[in-house]
Amino acid sequence: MTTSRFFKILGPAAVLLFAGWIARPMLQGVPIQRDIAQAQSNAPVEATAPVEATAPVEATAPTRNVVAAREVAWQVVKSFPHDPNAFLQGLVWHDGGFYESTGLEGRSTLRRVEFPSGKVLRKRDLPPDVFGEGLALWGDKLIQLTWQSHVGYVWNRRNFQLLRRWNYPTEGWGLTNDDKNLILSDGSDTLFFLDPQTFARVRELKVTMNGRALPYLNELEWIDGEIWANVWQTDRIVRIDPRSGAVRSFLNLSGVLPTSLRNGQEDVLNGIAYDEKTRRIFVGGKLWPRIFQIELKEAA
Ligand SMILES: [Ca+2]
Repeated sequence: MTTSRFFKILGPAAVLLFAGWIARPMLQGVPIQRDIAQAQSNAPVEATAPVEATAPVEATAPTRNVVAAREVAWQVVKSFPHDPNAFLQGLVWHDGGFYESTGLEGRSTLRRVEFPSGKVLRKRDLPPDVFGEGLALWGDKLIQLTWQSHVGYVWNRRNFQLLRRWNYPTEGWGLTNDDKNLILSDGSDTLFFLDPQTFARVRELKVTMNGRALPYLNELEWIDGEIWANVWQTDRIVRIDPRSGAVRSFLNLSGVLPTSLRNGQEDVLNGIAYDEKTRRIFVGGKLWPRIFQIELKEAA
């Protein structure tokens, strides 16, 4: 082999070897750079994983289930006469008229009220030492609460005969029902679901608005799968999800009783009734001279 032939053969190999030697750090750098890239791409994952496991979870866990309650607009459709001496505590629609429970000691009653005249067709006085509160209809029985006497009354709705009394440990504020249970409020943020025959507690529901406990739940009405509740000392009616207890939306009814109809004796908004057949919603108040039919300005 001649020298020239030796270099002709080895030359390209040497060039390749030389090139390989030059490129070695770069080639070695590829996996290094890949590791760095992976490390960089992993970095945020590794950095956020414990963050997600700690602070953000604690920060978001309460808010994850929060339903922001939105205000729903309403308007008065009609209004109807109402006894201004009735301290309205429970309002129920049935068969073309209202049943009412009224409060104040010595003035508490159960009433059948004609619609739309507001004429009291039948009235039963409660004992003078009790304060009438929530009212619900279960079959042919009217079930009426008292405020602090821990006694409820079961009436025959047709003739107002007393069928029985029952006792409960809390105060009595509002009462309504779904298709299985009575639902009782006691002025706290808890609603109690009761067996309508035995009055045993079936379950409790904590009510929240924007993630916070909402106390002072008063008169109640079951309307199309929601629990509507007056909130004592406010002009608000809240609409409660009966599964979660969250207030989904609310109505601000300040101004529903116009100044021209006020004589200064009126107490707060209280009283909700629903005519399921015609989907009419009625609201009233304590010692208010009118009952108002309202409708929402948007679909439920
Ligand atoms: Ca009611």
